[in-house]
Amino acid sequence: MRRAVCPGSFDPIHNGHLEVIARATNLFDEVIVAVSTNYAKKYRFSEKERLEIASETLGSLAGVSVVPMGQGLLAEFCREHGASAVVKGLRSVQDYQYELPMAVMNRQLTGVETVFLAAESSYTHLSSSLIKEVAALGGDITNYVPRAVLKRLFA
Ligand code: COD
Repeated sequence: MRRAVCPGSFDPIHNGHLEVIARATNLFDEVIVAVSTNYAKKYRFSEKERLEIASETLGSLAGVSVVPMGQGLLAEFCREHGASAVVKGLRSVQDYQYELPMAVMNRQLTGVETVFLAAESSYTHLSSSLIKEVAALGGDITNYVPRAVLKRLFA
């Protein structure tokens, strides 16, 4: 059984995340979407909402589960959940520079490997913070986020 973790704050989850998660299911038997929360940080969506949005959106995808990760170590979370890999999307060389030390550290901590998937070209500009800014200023974000996000942003 090959099991991987796709971690993130997902504040909110967007189509770039979803595309990477869907592709991870082609590589692994089980994919755990781990919703991370740093309790010192302010989020637009609460942990409960981020978990609900991810579950509503990914609920029908075979082999995918959505789990809270709290603010513990990702490497420990993977070990506790029997996952041999972390899957992350890479949008740019800046993402790579940011991610590489964490990938090495995570492997040294518990042996968990990190698999990087090249982000889909139509989503390389997407980030949760850009989406929140555009939405707050009245821009149209319907092409970038699932319905579960739109429902909560514009309820
Ligand atoms: N296309 C494809 N992939 C994307 C896109 C996009 N447009 N945008 C983001 N992604 C991917 C990236 O791989 C990113 O890592 C992931 O989606 C999640 O994105 P965010 O923005 O929701 O997540 P972050 O950056 O806030 O979350 C970071 C983690 C929670 C993964 C990280 O902080 C972490 O590992 N925390 C645990 C604490 C820990 O173990 N620290 C020590 C690390 S060595």
